Amino acid sequence: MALAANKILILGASQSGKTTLLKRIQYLIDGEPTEEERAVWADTMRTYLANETMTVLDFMKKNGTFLQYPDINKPHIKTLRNQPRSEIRDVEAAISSLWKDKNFLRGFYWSYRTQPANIKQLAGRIQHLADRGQHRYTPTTQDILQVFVKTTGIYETTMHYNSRPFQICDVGGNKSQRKKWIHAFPNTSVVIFTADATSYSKVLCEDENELRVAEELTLFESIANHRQFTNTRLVLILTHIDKLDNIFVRNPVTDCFPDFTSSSLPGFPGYKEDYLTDLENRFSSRLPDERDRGTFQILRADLIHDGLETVEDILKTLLEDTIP
Ligand SMILES: Nc1nc2c(ncn2[C@@H]2O[C@H](COP(=O)(O)OP(=O)(O)O)[C@@H](O)[C@H]2O)c(=O)[nH]1
Ligand SMILES: [Mg+2]
Repeated sequence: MALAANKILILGASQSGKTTLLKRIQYLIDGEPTEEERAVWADTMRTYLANETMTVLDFMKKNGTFLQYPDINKPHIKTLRNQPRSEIRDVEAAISSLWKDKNFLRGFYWSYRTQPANIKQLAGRIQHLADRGQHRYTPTTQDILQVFVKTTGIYETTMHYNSRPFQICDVGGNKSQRKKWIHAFPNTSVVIFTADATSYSKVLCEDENELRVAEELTLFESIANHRQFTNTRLVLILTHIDKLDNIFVRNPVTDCFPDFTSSSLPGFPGYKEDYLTDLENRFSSRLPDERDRGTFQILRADLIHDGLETVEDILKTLLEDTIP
């Protein structure tokens, strides 16, 4: 079975970037989404934003905070609640109006710790078009990459790079999904573990009392120590690198890792470098002593904005040694 020797398995906690990495590899190989696919993504993105906007409103309600303009926004909230029966134009107007409300934005920042990345950027895209009266919105590839769609089960596909076939496997990262992972383990040639570099500032959706980074480190340790992977190449990809500078300002690293030190201040390049090195050491320290360090590698990625060449370099790294 030639294919079985070329299997890339992507593991990692929920929202760490597994599916985004798969999408980027898919677009690199098969080309970017077609017009028809973009039209479907436009619907997915509107529904996603409508739901995330409602989540912020629910958070505000639970915490007893009010919108700056409750009367203006009342019909907009009704529109979002009636999704998907509401008119597209009304949904876009509702998103546009709510994301302009100062108190809504405060609620958004307060609820930040539980949210997926990029919601504000996507809301900004809809807002921009709605304010110009342009509907029939067509998402760009970057917009599509920024939408979070929860993966369930195991998704396995075969692709070709330079005419050579390889299998790539994406899994649902939620705690409840992980017992299914074992079915995807056999014949893996390289395990990718994606970890969100900003997760020190976030909590799990499944359990708001648990820091995402703690969960990612534990999960990484269990994968790195799994008996089926003792001789399997392991590549850790730290994602969401683009988000760090903004996050450092609002969320000091020492709140999560009191022993972290840097000679630079948050917002300066030295701080980011020190933080990433520190994080990499925290992951590496979870490797079993007996693992040959030559079979372990760490990459850093901004899966939304990195250029095609970078994605191709990542793919080549993953396929090294796995192509006969
Ligand atoms: N800004 C930014 N967003 C990312 C990056 N990687 C993933 N995301 C976003 O993070 C969210 C979760 O990513 P996804 O790939 O679905 O995570 P999965 O649950 O591990 O499959 C999505 O909204 C992605 O757009 C990254 O490097 N930078
Ligand atoms: Mg996924």
